[in-house]
Amino acid sequence: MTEQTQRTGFTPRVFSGIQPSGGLTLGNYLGAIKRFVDMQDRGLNGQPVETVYCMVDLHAITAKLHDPETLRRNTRELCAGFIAAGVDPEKSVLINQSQVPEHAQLAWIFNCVARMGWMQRMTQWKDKAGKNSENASLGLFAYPALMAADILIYHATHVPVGEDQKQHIELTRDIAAKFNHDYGVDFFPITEPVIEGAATRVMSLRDGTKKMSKSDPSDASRINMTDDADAIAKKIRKAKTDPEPLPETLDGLKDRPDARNLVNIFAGLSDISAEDAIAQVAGQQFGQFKPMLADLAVAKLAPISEEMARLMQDTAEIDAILNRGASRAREITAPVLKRTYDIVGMVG
Ligand code: AQP
Repeated sequence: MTEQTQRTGFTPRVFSGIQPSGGLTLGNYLGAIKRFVDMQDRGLNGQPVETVYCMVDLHAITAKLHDPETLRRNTRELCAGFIAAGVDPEKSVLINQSQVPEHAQLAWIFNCVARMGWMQRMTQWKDKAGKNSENASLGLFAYPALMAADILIYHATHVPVGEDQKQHIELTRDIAAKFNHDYGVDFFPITEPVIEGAATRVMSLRDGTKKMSKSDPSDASRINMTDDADAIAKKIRKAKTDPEPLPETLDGLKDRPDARNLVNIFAGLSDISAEDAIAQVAGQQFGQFKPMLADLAVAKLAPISEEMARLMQDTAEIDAILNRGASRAREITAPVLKRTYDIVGMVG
């Protein structure tokens, strides 16, 4: 815990979310869900901690129009993915964002706290809006303020994320600090990102300089959590690499992003550091390393995808889990929103 969270005395609480904007990828699994499960089961710095995990469906509609049935299916499938990977709805609060209205209500307050200049500097906004920003939705621009609300409506002190989300957590801290300063309170915690492990940025299998992403047009660029064993093995076999054998140390991978990515994936799936991973595979040719990596990926991911498929046969049970999660969540969020409105000066 940092000085700041200690000073303000907030009880540690973990929050994180994933967009149901498509199928889950290996990047979401290694960068996020696997670490959600670790925090749920092992706590934070050895101490038990309350964990809240969220399907952020309101975020999923910011970038493009989704067919309503596809969005509903993606949300339920994401919930199945969380549970299949080890998030236990009895231990963690597991929710769908739109079912807990306080997220969007607090986001409005934060829209009035955040400054246009802050939002314009967000690299995800620049990447996703691209040259066509005049045509991007207002929701895409305001995405980080809603994300700040997702986190701060729980007074979450720690957020496990992949590296790509670091800037958004910094903005969350800025919004909390400005709110506290403007109203002369010490109400919102200054949240810390938790970016740990060998696979905080899993890259595309077709281009080691680009993040593996659900919305990449090339399916070969990613491993989907619903891919079967054959598809996983084929994608790893065809992953872009170079003709050199694997070096003795990570330094030797400095200018080899595709090879480095596969070593990071190997480390993430094996639960070891990238240093230990390279020590294990040093000197191997890709003809030897890739089949070994494919076997490991299938062994780790196939049970999750089978369990996801089983859970998806009973969507009523998934909906019941999300309804229970929303009720539990609102015990936390309703008082935080009420107090925020009091601070701001709303009557009621
Ligand atoms: N490639 C990745 N490596 C490590 N972590 C990743 N995350 C996503 N991709 C990787 C982490 O997963 C969490 C949820 O991300 P998200 O789905 O809400 O948004 P995203 O980062 O925009 O993911 P995608 O796959 O790229 O989605 P689309 O294509 O819809 O934009 C976050 O913690 C993220 O860091």
